[in-house]
Amino acid sequence: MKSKAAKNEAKPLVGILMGSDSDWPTMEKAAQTCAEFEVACEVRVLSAHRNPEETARYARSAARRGLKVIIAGAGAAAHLAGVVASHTSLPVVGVPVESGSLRGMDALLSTVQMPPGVPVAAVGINAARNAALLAIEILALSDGALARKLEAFKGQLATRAREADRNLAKKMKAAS
Ligand code: RP5
Repeated sequence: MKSKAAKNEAKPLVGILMGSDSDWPTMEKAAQTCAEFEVACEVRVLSAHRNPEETARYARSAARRGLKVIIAGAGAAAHLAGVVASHTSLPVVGVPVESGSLRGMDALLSTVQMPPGVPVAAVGINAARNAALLAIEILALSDGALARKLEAFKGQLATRAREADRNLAKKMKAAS
């Protein structure tokens, strides 16, 4: 059975934003993950600093347009996720993107240290796939078919971990 997210292909449920097109090599993993789970998404370059008015407009109209979760990735003084969260009550997942001399630590702290009342669910540096998985988990709360796909995915992770465990045990045995 197709999930609600898949049936609704024309209507994006997840907005994937980035502060610059230089963030795309990182953020494309979020788009790829949404595609893997057949979750419709839209991708935009919107900057908290370079075009703040458009960014605010996007965030304010997101729920009205049918989006359910917003993923926002930015590097350096990364204010994008926080600014978006200040203009919407949708869940916002922040991806700190590695860039410049501080190698993502600046973006991590800027993204995660939100004031009380305006949360951003920050994932690890460059962890755009995890951001998408979190968005999919949020959507799966009200989409049974998507929830089953997630269960199958988690099952595969467990299978791979068991295989790795068996393979390592074999190597250790062969080496002893
Ligand atoms: C941030 O500054 C962007 O999100 C990007 O990670 C970084 C550098 O941007 P560019 O100078 O490459 O456009 O706002």
